[in-house]
Amino acid sequence: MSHLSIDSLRSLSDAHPKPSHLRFQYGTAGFRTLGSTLDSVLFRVGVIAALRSKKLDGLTVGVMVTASHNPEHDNGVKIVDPRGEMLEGSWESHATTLSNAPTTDDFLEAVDALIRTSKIDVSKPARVVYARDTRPSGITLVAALEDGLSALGAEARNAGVTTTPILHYLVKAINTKGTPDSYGDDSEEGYFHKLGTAFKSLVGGRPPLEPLLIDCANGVGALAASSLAEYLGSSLPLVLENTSISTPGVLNHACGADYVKTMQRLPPSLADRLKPGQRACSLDGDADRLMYYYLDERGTFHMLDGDKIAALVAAFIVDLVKSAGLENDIKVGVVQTAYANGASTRYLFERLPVKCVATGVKHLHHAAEHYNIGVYFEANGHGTVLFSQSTQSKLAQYQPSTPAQSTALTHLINLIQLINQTVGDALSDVLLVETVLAHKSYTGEEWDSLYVDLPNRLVKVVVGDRNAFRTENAERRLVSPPGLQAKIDELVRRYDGGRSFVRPSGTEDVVRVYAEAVVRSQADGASSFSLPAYCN
Ligand code: G16
Repeated sequence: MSHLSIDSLRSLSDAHPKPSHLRFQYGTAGFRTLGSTLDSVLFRVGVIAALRSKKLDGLTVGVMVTASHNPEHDNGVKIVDPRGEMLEGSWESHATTLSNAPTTDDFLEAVDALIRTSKIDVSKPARVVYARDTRPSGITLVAALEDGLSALGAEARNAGVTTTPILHYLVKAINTKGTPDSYGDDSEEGYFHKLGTAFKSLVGGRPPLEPLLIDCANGVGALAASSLAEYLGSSLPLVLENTSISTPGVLNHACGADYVKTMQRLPPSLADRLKPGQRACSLDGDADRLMYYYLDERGTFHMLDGDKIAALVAAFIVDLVKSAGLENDIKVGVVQTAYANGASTRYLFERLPVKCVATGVKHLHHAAEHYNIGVYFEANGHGTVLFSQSTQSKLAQYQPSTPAQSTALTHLINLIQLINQTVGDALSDVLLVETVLAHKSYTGEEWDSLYVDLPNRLVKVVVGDRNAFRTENAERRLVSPPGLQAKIDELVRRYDGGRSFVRPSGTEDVVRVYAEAVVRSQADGASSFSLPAYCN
């Protein structure tokens, strides 16, 4: 550790002691728990992010301070790799190890071990860009992070209060700046300009779109959506609701994408705002998830979740590829998780290759990279579309032979600009959905009728130790606790078209129970079984 100032690392570490009674885990989307307990974790994440950057020869690494859809008192932090993607798996374990070192001495020893085993040249520069969402605890947590960064002498850039997807965008834009692969200007303005310009080209010349109502979950999405609205102008009028970012206690409360998905109902605050037939959507607390919905003529609520978005978008892209005359050269595939509604899987499977992977954007993202164009969405509204590098080059060089081919090609090239390919991005996804609806002249109802969802329920169950729950087969079966899977199988057999699975959450201290069946009451029944006493 000769190039590091051990004294400064030691004294700063002493200022951020680890609470002795807590164990932290880098889970599905980084560390996530009560905001008031995370001070030492943030300091150590600062150190880890700087080491990660040194390991990668000074490429810029991102750090996002957010707990996304969780309640306001929670907070969290995740590290973003230089291409704007989730942190590499082996470093997740390093992060867990370093965050749990009981004392400063143990922490210094763990840092030393990481430097040696990962062969990190500490004389290399470290560059980190970081941001936070609107949670009140974010302010002091960012200060702890900054201590960690300065302990390693990292070049730190504060991107302020912004959405998770914008932070991912910035990381990629910074690292590709001035190269042929430039992702865009490395600023928020660059992001809005890139998305706004692509959207206007894609919908140009079509009838004006009706205003879209956006529930911003009282989170940072309200700020970003309001900037986006300015860039879009009349190309897509946005009506922003639930924009109270400084009222205590309202973030994600009875609103937002997770509320809509879990409760399968309209946020009560929108009850007198949404007119039958009008399109509306909800973002989550850091604007990386999106749920669409509408009320029919009778005022009945209909949800258009991540599965419906995947179906809409995948079909559109397949049509464009065909119209461009490229169906033999570019293969489109879809990635889902076990939470995907069985009806959506059937719909997609009849048209495209479909793969099921474990929950967590990183799993979906990696699987989607295997297709020329990979569409991935979790049912909870988290997702995006990836165009492989070779597909992007193919599209750039392709010579269309008819005007129709040329138009389809231009649309595909604009989609590459419109879609935030680093991670699921609610605002970019809004523009994607609106593009498809405009091109197809679909109302919400017509989109909804692509297929009929199987009735389903998703419930959270608090257990003594969620780590006792271990799964296999893309989380569709439990291997532990012993005997529980057999009980689930026995229950599922009683229901027509029944399917159910149980898995530990990586972002909340609960296990999630999912059930679907052909009949509503049966899906409800299958999800309400009680866990055996030994699980509690
Ligand atoms: C995060 C992940 C998602 C995942 C979700 C829930 O989303 O990025 O991939 O689906 O957590 O995960 P779990 O069921 O393990 O709690 P977000 O929007 O909370 O960052």
